[in-house]
Order: sequence, then structure tokens, then C-alpha cells
Amino acid sequence: MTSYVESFSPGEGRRRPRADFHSDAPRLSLNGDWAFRLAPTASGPSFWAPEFDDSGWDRLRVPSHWVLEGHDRPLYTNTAYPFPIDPPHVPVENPTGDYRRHFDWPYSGRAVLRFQGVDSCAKVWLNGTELGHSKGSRLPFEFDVTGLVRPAGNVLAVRVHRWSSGSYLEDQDMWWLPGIFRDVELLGGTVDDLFVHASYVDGLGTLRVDADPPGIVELPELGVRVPTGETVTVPVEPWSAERPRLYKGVLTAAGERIDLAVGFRTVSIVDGRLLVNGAPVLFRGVNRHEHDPDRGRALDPSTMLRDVLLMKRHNINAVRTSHYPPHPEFLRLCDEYGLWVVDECDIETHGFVYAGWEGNPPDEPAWRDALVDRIERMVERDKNHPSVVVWSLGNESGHGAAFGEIESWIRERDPSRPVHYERDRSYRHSDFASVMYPSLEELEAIGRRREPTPEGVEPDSPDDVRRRGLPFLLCEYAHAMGNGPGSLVDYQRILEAHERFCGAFVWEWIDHGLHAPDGGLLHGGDVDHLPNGGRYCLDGLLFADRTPSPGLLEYAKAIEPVEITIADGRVWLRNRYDFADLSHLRLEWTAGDEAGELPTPYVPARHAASVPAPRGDLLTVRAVLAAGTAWAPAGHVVAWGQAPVVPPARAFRPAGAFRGVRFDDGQLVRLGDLDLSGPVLDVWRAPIENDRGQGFRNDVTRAWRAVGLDRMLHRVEEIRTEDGRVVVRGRSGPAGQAIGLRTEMCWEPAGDAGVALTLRVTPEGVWTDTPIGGHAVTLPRLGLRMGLPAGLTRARWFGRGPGESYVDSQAAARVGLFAADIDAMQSHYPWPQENGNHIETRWLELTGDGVPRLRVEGDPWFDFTARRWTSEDLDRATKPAQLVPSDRVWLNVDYGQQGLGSASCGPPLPERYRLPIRPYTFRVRLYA
Ligand code: IPT
Repeated sequence: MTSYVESFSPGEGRRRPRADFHSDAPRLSLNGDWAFRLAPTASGPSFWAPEFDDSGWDRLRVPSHWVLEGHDRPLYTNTAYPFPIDPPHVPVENPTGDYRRHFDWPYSGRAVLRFQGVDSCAKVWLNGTELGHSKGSRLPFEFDVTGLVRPAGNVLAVRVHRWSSGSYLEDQDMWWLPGIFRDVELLGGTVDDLFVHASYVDGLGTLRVDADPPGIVELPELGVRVPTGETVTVPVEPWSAERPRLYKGVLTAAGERIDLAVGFRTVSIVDGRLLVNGAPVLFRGVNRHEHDPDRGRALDPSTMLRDVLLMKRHNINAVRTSHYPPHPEFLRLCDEYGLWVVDECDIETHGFVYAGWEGNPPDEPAWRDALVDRIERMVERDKNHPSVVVWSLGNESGHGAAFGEIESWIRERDPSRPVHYERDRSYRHSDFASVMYPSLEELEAIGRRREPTPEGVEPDSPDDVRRRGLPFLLCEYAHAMGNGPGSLVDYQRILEAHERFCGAFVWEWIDHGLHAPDGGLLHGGDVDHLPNGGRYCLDGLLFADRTPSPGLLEYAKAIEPVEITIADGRVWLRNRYDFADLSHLRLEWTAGDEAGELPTPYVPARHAASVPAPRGDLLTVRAVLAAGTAWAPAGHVVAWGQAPVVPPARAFRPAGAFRGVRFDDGQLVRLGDLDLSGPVLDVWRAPIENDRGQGFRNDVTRAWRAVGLDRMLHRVEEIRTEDGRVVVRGRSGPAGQAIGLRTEMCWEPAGDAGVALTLRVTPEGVWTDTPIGGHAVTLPRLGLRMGLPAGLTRARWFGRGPGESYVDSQAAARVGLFAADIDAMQSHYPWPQENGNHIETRWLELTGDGVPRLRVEGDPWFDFTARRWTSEDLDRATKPAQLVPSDRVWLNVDYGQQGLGSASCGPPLPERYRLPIRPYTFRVRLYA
């Protein structure tokens, strides 16, 4: 009786897939409160008879995932299946939810029952009659219930299995969240399907709408009134993500009126470049999973809109719907607000990697129908969206003959869109070459079409030659796990330098943390189940509650649509739009206290121009929206540039003797009235996720910890007073090791209650030959740490801000005068780690009520972080709640810190962003 759960069949009794559309036909939402019971296995007792008594059952809202509503628990795995690889079978332990709901349907005519998404397999009964079953969690399925549905007193019963054969095709890196998690609806109407073909060439749009049954198409704005099946060509404005011009209209067929929102656009690949409407495009994209910390993938429309607005406001112009078709409403929003979409099918068989890809479904004929079924359901549902410009066959599913079949199916059904599939290195079934997470050097080679031939492909074979000729789509890069990613600007520069690139998608949009009952956030490792993917689900540009992380701000800057540079008395504007000129932008400038506006020159897409620059200090030019748009108000900053700010070379001459300064045992303990625990050499930072690499790859923390950089001990060797200076010589080294860092701190008087400090660091012993993980040891940080009174609450500084910055993530931070509360300068990563650094700080003041201030001046500049806990506390903590303010403010004034990189899934940090073991000299001045 439960054999359907494990059969290869994608479903039974369902209607054939069709477009998702809104019409004036009767529609009844069956969302809401359902009766629910959960059983431990698939073969629970019968419950579908209308008269069955469910009064003892629980209630459950639909749509939802039962594991987030107090039944059983969510599980997270990255690549591994949470059940044995024994296809198509699943364990007897198969939590199964039974759902019941009563409803009336006071309409006559055809009636269709639609489920927009059920995870992972549902069997459905209406009024005791079995309708069929379906698999394919993130895709709709429908049953024709005409004649079965009654005007009143209907009983719908649904049995949902957590695991099914379909689960083998759904091994995406995300939480396993069973349940009816998208809308359930009953639809009247007679129109079965419609297919809008709307192309654009040189000012003319060509439209043909095919519909079953046929009808009349009206687009009043264009004066179009034509029967379906007939082609018209009229002058139109094209649709693009930059200017999402939609023509609203109706299709009237068999008395039903269907909303049309037609966007005219043509996608093509010409000479190895992706073109839309004849022009090259560059996707500045993100990979978006559907996620909400309370509701999982059961997103409401306001959350979808929030995603779209956040993307638009951060200059993102494209979405890869990793790794399944999203709720159809999201695509409607993409049409309306303007986002290019790579619509990805709900296919991933990643876990077969643990079987050496033996039995991988795309390579097994038995799975063919299930795979083709998913592609059909995606393409049929989403075919009318102008925003969808590429079909993606799926993610991380190895290769196999099925990809050839599904590719042919798409070519036949919708030749208007190119097809993407990354993992088959022959790229035979893809119109794009594609890889994930290349290094900068690899990407550069790809741009030049000089990448090495992939393994398994014969050099200069037809596949090899064809691949080199293809446009390149970077479907994942810049792993946004924890603090990072770094190098976004570096990547963008390469992506814009080569015609082959059509764009890139950061991994990923949002952290998949789930709210825990105690108010904290859960990641996979917090659920007691093996295997689990640990924290790997926390890798988004948004925190789980949709607060932008510093990484999102950096990305917005890296991809801003106008590059503004100021040089030689001119403001240069490089228009990075693919279609728009800059006439929708106003150019505002500030310089010190002065402000003004510049004329916006005419700059066509992908061209540059300049205007004379105003004079003044700290000249900053901002391109802002001249008028409000659907996604942001007038004045919203889309891009900015700043004249290079050269730090003033301030000659410092030590003057006189120390005044108001006390040293104790070689440490500075008092400056004016300020008590401090003197600066000590600090080389440690609480590792960020990217320091830990991926598995054993690129884990620099192993080397750091192996040599003991996390537990340096300090010795003062000599304190000497010479020529009015205090020179403290010492040595810092880890327990059990002969290596060390010799330090010399040379203190000189700098006026009343002021000191100038020169730190010299010289490594000692053999550092570089560490056998640990193949990594030469580098320093996480190099600088000085001091403990200050807890009464200091506020920071003011001149340097980069207002947000945090690192050597490889600094574009979003401009140079200026900033102020912030120390407590507000922390980024609360769900897994605590280094954060809140500020590079290129010229000076810093910490102040608080009733406490003497501290002023730090750079020579010329320094990095700083200020927080109420130490790096060791940060390192130890596994949850933000464990970070409790100590009785001090811990201030780091540093020469520098290692960059962020993206090594949690990606290449190692480029050498130029590391601090090698070598001698360093660093100068600062401290004043009370
Ligand atoms: C890549 C996956 O496609 C994506 O789903 C996610 O898991 C990402 O990695 C890491 O967070 S696959 C990887 C083998 C490059």
C-alpha cells in the first residue's frame, strides 16, 4: 500500500503540468488550519474516509513544515543523504503526516485541486476517493476533481511522507523540511494553459500567445487585440532587469479572463556571448534559497517582496533560484521589479559522491521519468516570466544520459531560453561553461578562454573546442559564510574585463539559521543527528533575520552600476549598466562642509564620461536616484566615489620628558587620569569561518593553533631608559615551542599625558617549515591589545567607516569622520568570530561619561577593533549569548590583520592579503 513512496514514479493521477496564472475564475485557498497527526512510519491506519473522526488530532497551519511547528525536528545535511544510499528505498523510519480539512465549493464547472509544494511525497484523497500521489517537493501538482467536489462538506485528506524515492533527487545543501509548505488551492475556470511568446528586436516586439482553449489577447497600451495563436509585431519598449517594462493585459478564453504581464525580450548567444535584446548582459547575482528563520521554506509574499527590495537596493540584478524553482509569486516580483532569473530545477543528487557516483539517478534509466517530470513541471509553470532568462537543469548531480533527454525536451518546448548545467564537465547539455568557486587566477584564465581542459575531456576534442567557445556563467563564488567574503572587488574586476563572462552569483543570499526556543539560532550541528552539515547552512549575505551583513554592503559596492572615480580634477563615471544611461541618477557631492550637485552627463550603457570635479577636502560624489522607483525612494544612493585621501604626513618630534605617564614592569598603566593595562603584542584573532577552510582544505587555523598563536606568552627581558625614552625589550612565544617574536617597544614622550610608541617585531626560530596542513604559517593579526575602563562607551574616528573593513573587503567603507557606540560596532555572527575591524584609521577617540578619554593617532594609520570581550572569549564562544561583557573594553590597535577570503568553500586567501612571518615596525601615539 505504500509502495508508491519508493517507486521510481514521479506521481500518478495528476493533471499535466501547465503555467501558473491568475484569472477571474473561482479560486478557493485551502491554506489555514488543518487537522494533523504525525506517525513514525509511512503505513499508518486509514484516515481518508470523510466520516473519519479527527477531533483528537492536533491542528497545524498550512502552509508550513511540521518540524517547525512542534512535531519531530528539522535536519540539516550538506551533501550527505540523511538515510542509507539504497535507491529508491527509504527507511521504515519515515515520519508521515496525515492532514485533513473540510471545505465548501459553491461553484459549478471544472475544478482543479492544486498543491504548490509538498515535501517530499503526498497521496491525496477527496471525499474518500483516492486522487493519486506526487513527488517533487518544490514543484506544483494538480488533480482534476470536477464531478468529485461537492458544493458543501468536502473532506480533503493528504498523507505526506518525509522520505520517498523523490528525496534522492533533493539532496540540496539545506534543511530537510517536510510538509505542505506552499499553498493549496481549488481552482475553477476552463483555461488549461497558455504560453506567451514575446520577443524583442530593434524596437519591435513580437507577440504570440498560445492558449488552450483559444481566445483573444488584449494589450490595451499597445492597441493589440488578436486571437491566440496569431503573431503581431508592434513597436514596444523592451523588458530588462534594469527597466522591467511590462505590458499588462488580458487573455479572454471560454469566458475566463486571465491577467497578462508581457515583457518583450530576446535572449541569445552570439559569438560566445550572452545577449539580451542584442546587448551583452552581466549578472550581478546571488544564489537564493527560500528561507525564513521561523517558517523555513514556507515564505509569505511579504518576505518574498522583502528579498526583492533588499536585492534591488543592494545593486543585485540577478538571482539563481538555488536549487529549485521558488514560489511562483517570487518570479512575478522579479518580472515586476526587474531581476534576471536563472530558474533552477529541483534536482540534486550530491550524496551519490559517497557511493563513488555509483547508481547516480541521472545515469540510471529507471529515474528518467522522475527527472523529466521535474523539468516539465518547472518549464511549464514558469515559461511566461520575462525575468526567467536561463533554465538550469539542477545542481551538483554528476552526469548522466538523463541530462541529454531533459535538455532535448527543453529545446523542443522552449527554444527561447538557453540552458545551464554546471557539473557535467563536457558541457554537452549546457549553453554555458561554468564552474564554482574558482580562484582569481583561474577566473582570469577562463575569461581569456585559456582554462585547462577539464578532467575527463580530451584536449582539442569537439567538446573541448565547443566549451571554450561558450559564454561563462559563474554559478557560485564568494562563499558568504561568517565574516566575508573577501575579494568581491577583485572578482568583479575580472568579470568585467572579459567579454566571455555573463555574470556571477554569490553563494548565498541568506543564512539558514532557525530560531531556537531560547531565542538563539539553530544550525545543523545543534540538532543531535548524524550526519549533519553543522554550520554550513550559515553562509548568507543576510543574517537569518534578513539583517544585511557587512558582506552584503561590500557586494553592493563591488557591483554598483556606476563606477565613480575622481582623478586629475575630474569625476569619471563608468556606466556599468547593460542598457540604461545615467539620466535617472543625480550626482551629489560633498567636500567637508560644502555640498552641491553636478550635472549628470549623458553616458550610454557600458561607456564612460567625465565632468570637472569640485574642489575641496574629502570630495565624495554620490549617484542617487533622481526620482523614486518601485524599489527605493528618490535620493537612494546607488553608487559613490571618493577622491583618494592621502593621510597627512605628520612629522612627530619627541618633546621633553614624560608627563602624566606611568609605566609598571614595562607596561603603560596610566596615561593622564586614564588607567589601562598596557599594550601587549597581539597576534591572535578569533578565527573566522574562512580561516577554517573547508574540511581539511585551506584550514589555516590548524597551523595557527599548532604553532600556538592562540596562546602566546610574553616575557619582559629588559627595561631601559635612554635619551628620555623608555625601551622595553621582550619576547613572545607559545608554550612548548622554540619559535618566538622578539619585541621592542620604544616609548617617547608626546606632550602632556601623551606617548609615542614604536613597536618592532622580529621573528625568531624556524616558522615557515611547519608541516601543518601544507600551510606556511602567517599571522592572523599583528598589533597591540590594551584593556581600558569599561566606562568607555563611544568611539569617534577618522578613517574608513561607518561599517567594518578588512584589507580584502574595504570598498564599502569610505574615508571620513565617524562615531558609534562600542556595543553597536559588533557584527553578531551566529557563530562568534572576529568582526568589527576598521582599517586605515588615522585617529581614534574612545570616550565615556566620567572616564578620561583615550586618543590614538596613527603614523600614518592603524586597524582597530573595540569590544567588551577578548579575542579569546570570541574564539571560545559558540553562540552569541555566551559573549558577556567583561569589566574592560578591549581595544586592538593593529598594524594589520589577515584578510577574509572565501576559503570556507573556495580557494585559499591570496598571499597578498596575509601577514607573513617577517620583521615589522609599527608606530602609534596615545593621548589621554
Ligand atoms: C556548492 C553547492 O552547490 C551549494 O549548494 C552549497 O553547498 C555550496 O557548495 C557550499 O555552501 S557545491 C561545492 C562542492 C562546491
